[in-house]
Amino acid sequence: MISIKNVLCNQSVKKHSFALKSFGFRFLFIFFTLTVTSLIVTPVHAIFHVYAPSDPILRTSYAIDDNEQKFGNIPKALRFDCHPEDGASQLSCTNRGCCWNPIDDDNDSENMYRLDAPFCYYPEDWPGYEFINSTIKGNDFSGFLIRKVKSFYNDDIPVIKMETTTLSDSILRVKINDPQSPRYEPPWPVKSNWETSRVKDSSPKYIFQTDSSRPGFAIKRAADNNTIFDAIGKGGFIFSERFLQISSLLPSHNIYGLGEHRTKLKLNTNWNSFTMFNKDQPPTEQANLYGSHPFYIVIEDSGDCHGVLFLNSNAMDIILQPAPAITFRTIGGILDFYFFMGPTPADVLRQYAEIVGKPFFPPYWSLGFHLCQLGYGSVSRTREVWNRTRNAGIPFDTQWNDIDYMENRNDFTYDKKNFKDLPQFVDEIHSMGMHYIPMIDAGVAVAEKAGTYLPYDEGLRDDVFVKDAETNQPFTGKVWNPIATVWPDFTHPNSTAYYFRMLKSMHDMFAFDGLWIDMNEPSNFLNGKVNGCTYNKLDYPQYVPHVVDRLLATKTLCMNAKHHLGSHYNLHNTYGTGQAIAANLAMRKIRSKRPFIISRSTWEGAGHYAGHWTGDIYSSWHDLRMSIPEVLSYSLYQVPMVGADICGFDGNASVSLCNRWVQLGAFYPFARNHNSDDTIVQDPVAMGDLVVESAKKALMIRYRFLPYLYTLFFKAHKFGDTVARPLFVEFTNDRNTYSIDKQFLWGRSLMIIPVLEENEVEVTAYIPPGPWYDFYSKAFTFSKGENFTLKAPLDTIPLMIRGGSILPGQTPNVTTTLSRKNKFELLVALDGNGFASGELYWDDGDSLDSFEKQQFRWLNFTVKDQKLTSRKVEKGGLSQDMILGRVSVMGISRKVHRVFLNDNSSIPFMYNKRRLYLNVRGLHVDLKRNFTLSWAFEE
Ligand code: MIG
Repeated sequence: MISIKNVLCNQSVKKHSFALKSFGFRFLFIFFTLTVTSLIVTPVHAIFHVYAPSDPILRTSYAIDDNEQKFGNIPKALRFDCHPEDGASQLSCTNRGCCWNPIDDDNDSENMYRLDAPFCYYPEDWPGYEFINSTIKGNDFSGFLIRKVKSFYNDDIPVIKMETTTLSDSILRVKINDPQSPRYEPPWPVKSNWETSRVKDSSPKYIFQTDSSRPGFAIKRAADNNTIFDAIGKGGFIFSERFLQISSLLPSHNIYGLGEHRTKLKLNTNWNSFTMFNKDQPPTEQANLYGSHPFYIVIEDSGDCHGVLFLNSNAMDIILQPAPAITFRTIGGILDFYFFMGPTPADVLRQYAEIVGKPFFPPYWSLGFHLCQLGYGSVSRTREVWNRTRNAGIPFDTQWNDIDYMENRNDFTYDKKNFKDLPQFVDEIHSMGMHYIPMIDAGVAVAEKAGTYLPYDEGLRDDVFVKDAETNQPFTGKVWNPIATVWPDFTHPNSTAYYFRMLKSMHDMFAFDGLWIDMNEPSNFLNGKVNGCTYNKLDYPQYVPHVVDRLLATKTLCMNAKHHLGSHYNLHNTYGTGQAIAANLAMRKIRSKRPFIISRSTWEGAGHYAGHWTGDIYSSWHDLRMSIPEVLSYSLYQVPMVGADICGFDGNASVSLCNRWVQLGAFYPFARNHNSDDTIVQDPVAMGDLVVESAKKALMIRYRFLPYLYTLFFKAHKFGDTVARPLFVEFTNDRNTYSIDKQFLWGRSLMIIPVLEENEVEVTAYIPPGPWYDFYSKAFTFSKGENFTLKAPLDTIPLMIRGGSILPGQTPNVTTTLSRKNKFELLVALDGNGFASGELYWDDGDSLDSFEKQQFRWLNFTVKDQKLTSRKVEKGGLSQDMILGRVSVMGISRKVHRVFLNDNSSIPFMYNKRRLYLNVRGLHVDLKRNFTLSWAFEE
């Protein structure tokens, strides 16, 4: 590096030359020449333009404190990186027309993501594009911009078009594309529905702004004029062939999302980079992981919330810096933004769900406990673990097998030796009212003898494999199969029929109930092909985002591999979702029941088809703790069916770790214990008595509340509401909740407070303002918004019920099939005014489209003036019985004298004065009819 000396930005700028290359747009050439010439003469004035509070769209509230070091005219926090490649020097920097100013940075070792504040940064108003015309039609803006000077990146697009689409009062799309030759856009999420059904003539909650002389745009919240996105003239706006970049100021530091990454729930804005490029990568900080969700939400200083989706599937870096500001830096596609105006977090997520699709509705059995390990190696071993788990009385619904059930680890087969009686075993599982899920890998075997392995032969015939750009033959790599592997191209029109046929033939052999799709980043044991990838523009683009190993093809396909809808370079991040879609459609057709797919790789909208597990985590306390923000982040992405491998995947779980993990895992929306093959066995029974006791206790509570959990999944499916819910979603006005990610909620009513440290038997938790009840003791707590220390004996996970709630439950049994036969219960937790409410959605739990076919009951419960009332939310005609057997009420401070059912008959009850607890058992109330249950005090 060059010596650390204060190089003034204006000195350096004189050195740079704006060489105009031919843009190939002859009709604009004269215009360009004139514009650029004038810029060459006076290029530096912008640099002296002091960071401008007078700018009409700038707010005064940026968090630049007075002590902030300033170099040149730009505060450190506002430096937008002009040299994201390694090896910046004064020369390489100033050649880009940027400011060079090395700084000694303070060390923040706490922050594992920390980038350095850039030495090389864009001057204020770095010359980029400028509007040549714009029009406004109705609510929508459309304008053309031309490039004024060449950027450092190859093949600037000389003319670009920016247009907005008012999708509703609360959803605005801003799209920037090349109008001459439209560029790649991801095929999913499917847009047809909302493009046509958009709301016209609305009164939007946003104001869209541009500045004719500078690129970018800004969005304000109409209600309070708060600027929520300000990308006008910020950083370096670039729109070139394989480098597109836009930076914006953010209105606060309260930002969430930008997964899949291992981070805390609330993201750190102190110079962090979030690289999105789906990768088979054991979760570690600072790495790109299995999924890509370029979506964030921000809670503004006012407490209002908005969300932004950057719908771009290319490899990208997203940078957060302390201004606070964000940079989107992608290497393909277009700039396509969706703004969701909220104003509550729940509103934002519902609006976002309108665009990416709402989550699939899971079958009821999938809400039970799942068990798996890589390398059982045989049916008898699988059966042994299955049996001992059931014999221990642990609630348990679904047995899984990993790749070892396959023949040669080839998809759509099973090992006829060690898994000879798999079909019978699956039947046996079914006869117990339980379910079975096998794994399917993305890649398909190539090297089996012709005619012996139809998945390859038919795939070849149907032309459904991703192709090698050099040979135009199927792209060949290597995964678990012998010798070599090819990959189905899920953008090919034949692929869904192909996948259906393959899965159907497998289902004809053994009747699996769901699918686990793995290695679908897609993962490859090679970096591309046997000899790597050829030197080509896609595999070696001018800029490579900060992917692990800095090589795009690392453990995946070559970027120039060809899909029906484009290059792997463009489609890579969507691959797993493509597989999930094909698998979902196939399963729907094969079983005529609700599909249940769990996918490792995800992309925007994946939750409409599949759930997700967090991959190859380690059996460590740190991984246990980090599983919570990961699960909560996926809730934001509309993938509510998510969980981490209980007790961890790699490495050996200790008894104390596994004990606490089964307790937390019992409250993951997707609750599965899974383990690698080279570690100690960690199913609950193998772990011994303590873990068995904890598993039973926690899972029995889960099973008791499954009707509540199911209702939450229904509301996720219908509205886009969260299931596992961050506290800030419920308590947005309480800033103390913004960074909480060691505890979380199920819906609005149940707070889960796991123990995350070894040897602890107490846990300190933040209890948001209001009345709360300890689930176990029924003890009442009125919190002013404080920390409380809760008892957490080794076999117990603290749980709090929020005052004002009614949770539907069912007497639990050891499978969901059996639990569903039991009577319902209502657990009422009164608030300070004696009020409570809740909901129950119910149907047969497995049929397709139960809601659409009106085969459901959807009930609302309220308590007011000592009376519980039920009401239908929407009419449905479920024929199955629904009997309420018990109502318990927490928080009745006066002695209950009598209890009445439907206002007439006085019925037996118990009232515990010390616990302020009313318990009415032995009921037999038909929930299909409206009913009331009331209590009276002694006069
Ligand atoms: O190369 O199928 O994340 O859950 O056990 C590893 C074997 C492939 C990765 C999955 C893991 C699974 C394993 N798979």
